[in-house]
Amino acid sequence: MGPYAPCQTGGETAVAVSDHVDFNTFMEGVKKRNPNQPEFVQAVQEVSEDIFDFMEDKEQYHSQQILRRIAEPDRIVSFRVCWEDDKGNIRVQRGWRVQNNNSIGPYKGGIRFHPSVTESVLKFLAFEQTFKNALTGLPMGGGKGGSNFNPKGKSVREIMRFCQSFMTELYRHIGADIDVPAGDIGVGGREIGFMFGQYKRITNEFTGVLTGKGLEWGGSLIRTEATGYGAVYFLANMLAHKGQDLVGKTAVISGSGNVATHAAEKIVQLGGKVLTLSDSSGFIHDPDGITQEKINWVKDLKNVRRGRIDEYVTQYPGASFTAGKTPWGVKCDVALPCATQNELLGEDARTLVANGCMAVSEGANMPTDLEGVHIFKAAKILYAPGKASNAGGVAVSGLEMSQNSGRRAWKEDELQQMLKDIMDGIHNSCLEYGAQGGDYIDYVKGANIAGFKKVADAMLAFGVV
Ligand code: NDP
Ligand code: 2IT
Repeated sequence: MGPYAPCQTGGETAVAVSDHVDFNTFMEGVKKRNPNQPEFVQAVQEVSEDIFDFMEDKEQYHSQQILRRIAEPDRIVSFRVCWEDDKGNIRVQRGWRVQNNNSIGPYKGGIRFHPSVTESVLKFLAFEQTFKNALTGLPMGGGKGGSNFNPKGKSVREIMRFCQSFMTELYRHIGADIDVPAGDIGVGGREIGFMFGQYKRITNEFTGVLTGKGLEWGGSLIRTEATGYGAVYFLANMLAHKGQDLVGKTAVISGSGNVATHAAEKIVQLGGKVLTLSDSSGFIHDPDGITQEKINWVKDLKNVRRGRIDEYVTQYPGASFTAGKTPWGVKCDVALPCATQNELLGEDARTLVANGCMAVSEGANMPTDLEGVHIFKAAKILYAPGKASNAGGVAVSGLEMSQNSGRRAWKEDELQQMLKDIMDGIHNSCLEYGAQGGDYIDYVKGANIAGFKKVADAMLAFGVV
């Protein structure tokens, strides 16, 4: 007997006893292994509710513990980010990169800078990203990173110093074929520029290690617009499947950042009327409709002047501002939550349904809480989960990666068409796995199963790794 023999005995039994757990036992295990991580547990539960049904008669997924493995990140890197503010104070923040799963391609997903960032938030985002990226049909695994750094009220030079310090640690964990971060809340073109500059300075390499880059230095046309536009293309696809379109429809949108303003823009282009936008201080309601000119004003307010959404009512006095509230009480035909997670709760879902809202397309990640998801499903309205409807952003990031490796740049109309094709493809995958009989499509189920199946089948090919 060799020295390792005792460890080998009992291995087979260990696999056999953990085989074929039911949904409740599985979720108890997830809760136990991830204490104080409610967002992560919520995301795993939302996916698992559908996957357990799907796996029922698929022995291999059970015996190979596929879902259990996807719900355990490949690795989490946590690090100190030290920087000096304009007054000379030393500030210390925490940074993370969660590399969830790279079975179908390099880890890929955004970086978020917001005081609410925790390991739980980044784990839920990296988990969701794994399925979302699979749905795009492009070869990208799932990851997410960020920091509890609050960019609000910081000078541009403070933000630059923070981004440089963040990248001084992150650079050793990423790479064009390893892990390719991008933007998310609090991280736009400016921050990607500071991080890319620092990466290039440290490694002396100009590669597609980040997406969302400026057009002059390796970025892709329509990346900035892609998430919001994609969420509206997906909404239009759901409506078209019911023989309807957006012309004359009223839309309630939350958020006023990248995703919200571009979703608003595309709604207007397709003939709809946008009634609301919001930020963390409250929402504005403009009964006359938020036109392209008004959207441009909001973009300037948020991106250049870094102001607050309540300033809208000074500029456009026909509108009203409601402090401390989300916009879901405003009667509408369609709703697009485009701000953050758990911003649309069960009672909001009930209000939307009671007010006749026929479709919800999530621009944000997990904006609807579990109770809200169940209410939308029970009401059988058209409801697209973020992993399907907001995938346009990461899809064009994938196209940016292709352009970077091919050392070329595609034209705008080519990219617009590719984005539309990808959103159509995701819609078709949802139809394939989410059709429920009658004419009801469960888009949550469709997206969860289609995303899971692709990653799971790759994992089966790799064996136990
Ligand atoms: P931005 O930073 O550009 O805008 C975020 C918006 O949401 C702001 O209006 C912000 O208000 C509001 N917001 C942020 N946190 C909160 C909060 N805790 N409570 C209320 N409002 C909040 O981010 P994005 O537009 O890029 O991202 C919005 C959502 O879309 C996120 O869920 C993100 O994960 C998701 N997403 C983004 C993609 C992208 O390509 N950018 C791709 C796919 C999904 P305030 O200014 O007051 O903070
Ligand atoms: O949530 C998301 O999909 C993003 N923030 C975009 C990720 C990316 O890599 O473009």
